[in-house]
Amino acid sequence: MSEAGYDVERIRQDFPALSMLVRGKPLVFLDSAASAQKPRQVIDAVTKMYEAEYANVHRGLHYLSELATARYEGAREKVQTFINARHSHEIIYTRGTTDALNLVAQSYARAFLEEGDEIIITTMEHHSNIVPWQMIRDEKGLVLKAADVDEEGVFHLSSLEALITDRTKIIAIPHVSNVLGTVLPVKEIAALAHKAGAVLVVDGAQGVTHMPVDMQDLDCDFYAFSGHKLYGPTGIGILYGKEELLEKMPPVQGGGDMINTVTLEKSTWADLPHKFEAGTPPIVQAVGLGAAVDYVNAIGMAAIGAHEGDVLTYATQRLASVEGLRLIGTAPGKASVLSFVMECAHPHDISTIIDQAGVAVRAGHHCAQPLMERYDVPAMARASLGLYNTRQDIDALVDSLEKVREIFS
Ligand code: C6P
Repeated sequence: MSEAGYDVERIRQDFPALSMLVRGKPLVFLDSAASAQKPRQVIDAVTKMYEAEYANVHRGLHYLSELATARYEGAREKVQTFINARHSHEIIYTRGTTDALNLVAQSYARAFLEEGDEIIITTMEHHSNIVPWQMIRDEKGLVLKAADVDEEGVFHLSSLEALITDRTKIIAIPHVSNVLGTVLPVKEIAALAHKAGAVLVVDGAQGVTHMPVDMQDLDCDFYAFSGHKLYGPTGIGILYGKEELLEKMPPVQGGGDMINTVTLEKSTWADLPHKFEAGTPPIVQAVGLGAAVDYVNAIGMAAIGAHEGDVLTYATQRLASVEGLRLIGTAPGKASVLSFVMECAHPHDISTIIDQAGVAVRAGHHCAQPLMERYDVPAMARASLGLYNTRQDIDALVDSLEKVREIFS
């Protein structure tokens, strides 16, 4: 046990992948920000669904279809409770964070922004919170601006405030930067956005995985995240949106399940949330996400955050002892990612070499090219933590980085 009651060794036993050998060495998985490993409980829920509870949803009046529909809609209610949304119909199933952010751009921005209106993002964005806004900017003649972070990765509200004008209609920010780990003050930014008459879109891909989130408390207008980073399946994500906004937004995709009536002349839309869920949805993935929510709830998001915080503090100290290593992103209160460069080796070489010791980190631009430019590096290596990581994982990382130094010097 580490902190009071957090039995990380017990938790690790839930994850089959964590007992693998990789290149003859025990796997040290430090790449959960890219995608997290899955616990047995999620794998079993998915298998059970395929084996004994599977049919299409919302369509059949037979036993299996009713059961599958109950499981699918039940998972939506689990997500609603998990993020404390006011209504379950504020929870829209998407393919992931990227899909959710594109939905806001293609529906909300396309319908309600006019030429000359402004969207503000930050230099820390993942590409999925940049490119959808650029696409709609180019189409509609909008203006896209970015608020910067400082050298340490600290985000100052003043940098955002300075960009707000009476044309600001959307502010889109990450909850947590996938490169710097910086946690943004969502609640304060929501207040700023609303004061300016804008809506706040939060890319929560790296937020919801590390801390409790409460939509009613944060008061953001949209919050997007992916199931696969939250120990659930791929192919499923969530767009939370406030009811009054979702109600007035047009659908982006047409097809089955999103309609109320169809004639050859015209169609009318289904109520929320189905208006945004055209076609056969990712049924099993949604149920798997529900199981993942049950799983993290049973441990507790606050406990997960505290455990990861302990490992993060330890990792920050240990990495500081590696000669020639520069940690990028040291904002106070940051969450579970450690991006770094080494004088002696390119991040791709670092990742390839430490992989020989079974240590998995990500190397590259982390889908955040503007941030690489901001820090004037072509790429970074990144170790990212999940609820199952330990101080021993960090020791293995540091030992393998010492090998990198030996090889290159
Ligand atoms: N970041 C990483 O290694 P999707 O691919 O749609 O599930 O999530 C996209 C996304 C959006 N925002 C943030 C802050 C993210 O971190 C990610 C995914 C992974 O950092 C894969 S690129």
